[in-house]
Amino acid sequence: MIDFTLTDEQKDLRDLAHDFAAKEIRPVAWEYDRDSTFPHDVIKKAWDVGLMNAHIPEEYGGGGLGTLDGVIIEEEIAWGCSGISTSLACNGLACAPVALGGSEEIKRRYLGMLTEELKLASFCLTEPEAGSDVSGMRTTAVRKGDKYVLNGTKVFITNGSHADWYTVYAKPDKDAGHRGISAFVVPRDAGVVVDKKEDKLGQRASDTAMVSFNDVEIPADHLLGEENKGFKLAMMTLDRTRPGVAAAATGVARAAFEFARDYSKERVQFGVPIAMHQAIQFMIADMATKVEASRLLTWQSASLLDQGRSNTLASSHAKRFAADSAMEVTTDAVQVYGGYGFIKDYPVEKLMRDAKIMQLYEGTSQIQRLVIARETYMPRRTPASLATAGAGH
Ligand code: COS
Repeated sequence: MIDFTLTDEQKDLRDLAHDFAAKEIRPVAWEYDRDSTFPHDVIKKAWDVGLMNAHIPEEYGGGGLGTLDGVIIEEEIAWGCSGISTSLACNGLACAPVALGGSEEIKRRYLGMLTEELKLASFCLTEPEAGSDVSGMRTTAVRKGDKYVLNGTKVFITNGSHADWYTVYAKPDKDAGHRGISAFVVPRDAGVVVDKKEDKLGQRASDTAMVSFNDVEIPADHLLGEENKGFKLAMMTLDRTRPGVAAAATGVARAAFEFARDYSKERVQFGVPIAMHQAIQFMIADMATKVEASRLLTWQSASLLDQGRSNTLASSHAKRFAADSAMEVTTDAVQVYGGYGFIKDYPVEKLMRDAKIMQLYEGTSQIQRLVIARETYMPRRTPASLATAGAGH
């Protein structure tokens, strides 16, 4: 049976997240965008009401929510501001490899750290010369006795300036291929250096930093999963978090659609509200369809994971479609506003700038198409037993 009727608990979660977005995020979102400051106060409030770390299992103090629950929350928060939603969701990305590969002691320590008090964690995969091509990374982790010594630089690290710990991918030597990558938990106080905060086009409330590891020593038990199995851990993590990005893209698109629909009822041209012109009606109709389709693909990709089934293909479908749709819908929202859409006094230009990153981070739209094409021609089987951990918020 196909049924996406939400349970009463899921409706309550959605209402809680929507209320939070309407009261605590929307009123300050344009200010954070303008100033590009980190939304500490909003993050603190979200942590207090339980809208952060909801994905962490209850035994480590988290909400123990499933992936579908997480994407329901994510859409609402991103409807408020996707820059702030990225800041809130980032712990989910950093935690997934720990939940999948960490020992009991590591999970207790690092997942527990995030639920005991407000702390942040970051996911360090991308490097200056290794973006889409993950296996080209050059950060090294060399085993020395009971320690690993890390050297290298990671870029575009969400919450990188504020994180208390990092999941870091590295190789025993720079030229090893994807089968030489291992994953580690690295506490900030081991000597992580924040080199630079990026000045971005959109999602300006989120922190994006360059971080370096210069002879950073960590205990050997901070290895996540098996040595040299880090590439798979990264891919499995992205399978779990791409539904969250798709949900955020749906939230941004929905916000743009609502602004454009409402504006079209007020703006009068040729003696009638522009909503009376079919040219505008059809744009609004296409926006509505894209939002609906994005949500359905997102929920499908999340619920497969909750059922313990592979969602690699579904999460690439969802992420690709929702991200591209968010770009189209927000661009059309600017079009509906006409010249005013281009002006910062009006809300939609921010949404158009925010949407762009959806087509870039956690795998570009081209990488999603590559995954879809590969899965279409040569489906790869992900063992169900590995498809367990939740993601997103
Ligand atoms: N789950 C588990 N294992 C996976 C997997 C998945 N979803 N996808 C691939 N693998 C495994 C493959 O089965 C293969 O295993 P073997 O070593 O046993 O052969 C291995 O990983 C390598 O896979 P593949 O040959 O497909 O690797 P590629 O180098 O061609 O890379 C892409 C695949 C391009 C899809 C990957 O590098 C990618 O997702 N890039 C984008 C990275 C990204 O999203 N960056 C954003 C940064 S995070 S904000």
